[in-house]
Amino acid sequence: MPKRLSETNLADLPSAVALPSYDRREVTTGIVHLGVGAFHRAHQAVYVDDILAQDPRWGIAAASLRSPDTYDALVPQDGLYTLSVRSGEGEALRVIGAIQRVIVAPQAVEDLLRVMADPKTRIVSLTVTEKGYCHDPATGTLNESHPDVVHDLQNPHLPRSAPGFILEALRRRRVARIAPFTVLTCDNLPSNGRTVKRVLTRFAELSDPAFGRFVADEVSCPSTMVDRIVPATSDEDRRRIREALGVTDAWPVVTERFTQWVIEDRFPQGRPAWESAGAEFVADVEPYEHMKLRLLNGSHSTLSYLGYLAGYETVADTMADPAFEGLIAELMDEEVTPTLHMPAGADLRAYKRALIERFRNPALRHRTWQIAMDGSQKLPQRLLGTVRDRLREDAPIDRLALGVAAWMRYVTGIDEKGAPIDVRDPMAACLRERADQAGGSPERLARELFAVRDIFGDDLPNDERFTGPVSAALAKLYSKGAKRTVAEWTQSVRS
Ligand code: CS2
Repeated sequence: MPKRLSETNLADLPSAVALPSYDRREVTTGIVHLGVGAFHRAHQAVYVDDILAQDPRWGIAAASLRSPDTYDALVPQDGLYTLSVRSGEGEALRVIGAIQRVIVAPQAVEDLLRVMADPKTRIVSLTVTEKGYCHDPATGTLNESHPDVVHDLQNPHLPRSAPGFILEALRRRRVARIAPFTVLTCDNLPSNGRTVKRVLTRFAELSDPAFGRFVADEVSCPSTMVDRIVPATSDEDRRRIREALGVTDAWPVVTERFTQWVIEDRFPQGRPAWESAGAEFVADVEPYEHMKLRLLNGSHSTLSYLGYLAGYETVADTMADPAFEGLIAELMDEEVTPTLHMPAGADLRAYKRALIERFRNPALRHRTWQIAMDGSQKLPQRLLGTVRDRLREDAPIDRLALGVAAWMRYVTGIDEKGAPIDVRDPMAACLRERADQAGGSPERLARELFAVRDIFGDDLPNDERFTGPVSAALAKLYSKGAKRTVAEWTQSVRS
C-alpha cells in the first residue's frame, strides 16, 4: 500500500500537482465551518486556500455534524486532500491545505463550541444541505416540532443541529462580551441568509425573548450564491488519484473547472479578501440566487428524476439523449428565464450555454440518484417558486410540471420496471405511504402528494393551472414511461 498523503510527503509529489503556497504553521483559525462535505472542500475551502498566502488568519476548523467519515479520512492526512478538476480535456490536481482541523460534533460538542466561541473565529459558515436548517421548506420558517429543535431547546449545552450549535456559541460569546461571528450560509436555499436569520431568531426567541432580539439585531447573516458541481467521489476516482500522486488520499474531491461565489458584503467582524480569489461581493444576492437555483438546480432536479426513470445513471448520460437536452434548453428559455430579473450586464444566454456544457461534462459522473435526494427540501426553491411567478403572469408551466410529475413518480419508490428505488429524503416514509394509498393510480398519486403542505403550500394544491398540467404529465409518465414522454413531448411542443 502506498503511504497516505500528509505534510511529510508533500514535497515528494509529482511536480504537476499544485501545493499550498503558504506555510501552514503560520495559519490561525478564523472560520468554523459546519458540514465538511465534498462541496465545501471543492468550493469555499479552495477560496480560502487561495488567500491564505496573503492573509493567514482565515484557516478553517471544519465540523461534521453527524458522521466521522471525513474526520477518519482527513486527520491521518493532516487535513490535506486533493482537489481534482476534470473536464473532457483532462484532470488537474491540487492539494488543499486550508482545513486545519476536523471535529466530529457529536463526539466533541465542547471542542466545537469552544472554537466557535473563540474571539479569533469571525465567521461560522455552513453547508449542511437544505434539511440541516430545521425549517419548513414551503414557508422558510423554523419547524418548531423538528426533533432536533425540540432536543436543542431542552439541552442547549448539548446541541445536535447546526442552528443549535450556532446559538449556543453566540450565547457564550454574548456572556463573555465577544462580538458575534458572521453566519455565512452556503446552501442552496432561497434567500439563504435571510432564511438562516429567520430560523436562528425564532429558535433563540423560543429559549429567551431577549436573546431572540439580540440575534435579530446583532447577528449578520449575508446571503450567498454558491455554484460548483461536485459529484460524490468514487472508488475509481480514488484509484486514479492515488496513481497520479504516488500516495493514497482517502478522500479526494472531484469537480469541474467552473466555480462561482456571489456574497453580500456584510461582515461586521471582517472577512477574507475573497474577491482576489474570484468571489463577487454585491449588495443584493437575490437575482443571482434566483438565476442559479432556478436555471441550474431546477434543471438538475428535472434531469435527475426524468433521467433516473429513463434508466440513465448520470447527468451526462441523460444529456447525451437529445430529447432530454432539448427539454432542458426549453425549460430554461421558455419557462425560467422570463421569471428572472437580472442586473444590467448579466449575460443569461452565455450562462445557459455554459450550463448545458457543464451538464454534458463527460468527465464528471454525477449520478441522477445523488441529485434526486431530498426532493421534498429542494422542490420549493428549484421549481415551485418559478411556477408561482409564472402563474402570476398566467403563463404556461408545462415543462416545470413535467419535472414535478417526475419527482412524484420517483418518490413512489418503484421504478418503471418494478424495481425498488432507494429514495433518500427526510419525508421518504410519508411520501411512500401516500404513494401506497394511491394504489398505482396517477390521478390519486397526484392528489395525495399535492396535499403535502410542507412542500406545496396552501396555494398550489388549489390552483387548477398547476394541478392540471402536473396530473396530465404524471399520467403520461405512467402510460408511456419517461423516455418516450420526453421524446414525444419535445416533438409535440416543437411542432
Ligand atoms: C445538485 C447541486 O445535488 C444537487 O441537488 O443540484 O448539488 C448542484 O450540483 C450544485 O448546486 C451546483 O452548484
